[in-house]
Amino acid sequence: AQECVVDQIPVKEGFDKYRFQGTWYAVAKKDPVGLFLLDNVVASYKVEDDGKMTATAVGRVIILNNWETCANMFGSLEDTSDPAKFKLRYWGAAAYLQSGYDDHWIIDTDYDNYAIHYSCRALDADGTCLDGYSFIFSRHPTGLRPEDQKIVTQKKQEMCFLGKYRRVAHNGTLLFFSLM
Ligand code: AZE
Repeated sequence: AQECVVDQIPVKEGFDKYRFQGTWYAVAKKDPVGLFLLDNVVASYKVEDDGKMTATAVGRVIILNNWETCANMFGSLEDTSDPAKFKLRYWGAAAYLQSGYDDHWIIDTDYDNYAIHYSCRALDADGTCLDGYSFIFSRHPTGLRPEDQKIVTQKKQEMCFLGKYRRVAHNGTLLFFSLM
């Protein structure tokens, strides 16, 4: 009965934000309702001198009338009582990009290869997630190692997002935008 209740979803125990720092390549994503990062999504995390975590993310988006662009996003992560659960305040480098305030949970990570991110934006009356998104991250631009895939599948199930992910392609699109 407790299955899929957001509050019951296990997160990484003793999450170490220092070890999480650096570059992560999105290899798969579960989309929320509405606009979202399409592909070529790369996130970078840092712990500032005051101990607060910040992050940047880039990705391809299509906004307005099918206008394709590179989303340059910034975020600051507020600590909560659980070290793996943050509140992410985010905004875009340009005003036409999205801004918001979302949950940012690390469900699991080994810090060196894979990470599983989860964010529920809206709860249903029964405590399950009505609208949420999730990224599967890899330290390697080439994707997940086979030994990590098993863990990721298990965790997708625990998040009740199994079968809802799409692969995130990395094809150099953003290199093109950065040269424009
Ligand atoms: C995340 C990694 C940590 C930093 C940030 C992230 C989220 C970014 C978005 C961006 C949406 C942009 C849109 C633009 C039109 C979790 C990837 C900031 C949710 C839809």
